[in-house]
Amino acid sequence: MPAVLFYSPNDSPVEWERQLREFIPNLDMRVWPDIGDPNDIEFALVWKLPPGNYAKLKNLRCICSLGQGVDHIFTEPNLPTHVDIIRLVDPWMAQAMSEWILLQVLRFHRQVPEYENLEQQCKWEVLPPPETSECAVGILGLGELGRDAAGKIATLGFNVAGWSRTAKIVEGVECFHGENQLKSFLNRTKILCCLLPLTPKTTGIINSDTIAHLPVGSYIVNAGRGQHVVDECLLRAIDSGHIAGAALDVFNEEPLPSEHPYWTHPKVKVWPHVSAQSNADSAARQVADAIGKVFSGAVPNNLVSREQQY
Ligand code: NDP
Ligand code: OXD
Repeated sequence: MPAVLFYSPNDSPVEWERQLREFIPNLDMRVWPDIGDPNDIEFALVWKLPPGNYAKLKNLRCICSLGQGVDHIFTEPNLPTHVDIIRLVDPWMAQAMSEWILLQVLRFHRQVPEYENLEQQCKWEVLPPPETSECAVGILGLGELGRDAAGKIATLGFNVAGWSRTAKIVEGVECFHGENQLKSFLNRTKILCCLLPLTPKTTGIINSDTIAHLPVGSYIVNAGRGQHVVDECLLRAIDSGHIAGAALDVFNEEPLPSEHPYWTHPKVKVWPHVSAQSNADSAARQVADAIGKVFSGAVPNNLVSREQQY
């Protein structure tokens, strides 16, 4: 049987091998860098494999991202052109992400920063109650994660819209698409949540121009990738009062350097890239299925478009 290469700084190879063997008992999994003969490898299960290594795997047929995002694969300068690229599409992760997005939306909507501030001053003060149906939540990206989050937030009675590349219909969600509709989408959004993939077209999408189209007092929530946000623009917009606060799970540099202003900014909440973690328990079945398909010459599920890079 051909071999599977495993590499991830975040995920346990022991746990993944154990879970994959439930479906493929004779799995030959090689953990980078101890991979033996590189010609044995036909399937790579990876998260941020150090650059320059895919080209050494002459018989590689498929690269599977150990996450839902694949930007770490497209940063490879010598990405072999003939291999399939696939990714996790895991409902467990969608549930986790929706919970995290909902947590941030509710935190801003229910004035948690304001009440925590009052509490710290031992002040008993009542703020005007927020009106859920008037709270306009906007989700950038209506894919596997964005659709789930948008639907769940809409169920609670929020006024939800989403923005995607191509036109979409999502129940209870006003759908915008394409660059031409981005401005209208931003204009109506009070809590902007980014669940886009990182591609050349989405890099830096949260910048001074796009922020300027959000109403004054809006919030920004980012669980896509740090590179979606131009940090200086966001900090400037918060300090000017245009943006009332931000909750960030992903950063241009991870781990976020200890001297970064986000850490200590009173209006920014920092999370260590944990909103939806990959989970061998829930995702091993689909990865095993993909390995089986690739080894038998069939096309695996969850193929990524090389053209779109997501
Ligand atoms: P999908 O590929 O399923 O969805 C991507 C969505 O973004 C689609 O709706 C797509 O539009 C839209 N999109 C892509 N490019 C553009 C563009 N140029 N303009 C407008 N819309 C665009 O991705 P997932 O939902 O599975 O995941 C999204 C991202 O979330 C991942 O790529 C990853 O970066 C991040 N993520 C973060 C995690 C974390 O823990 N922080 C965990 C998991 C993922 P269309 O529908 O028209 O194709
Ligand atoms: C992912 C992530 O893309 O965890 O899955 O960021």
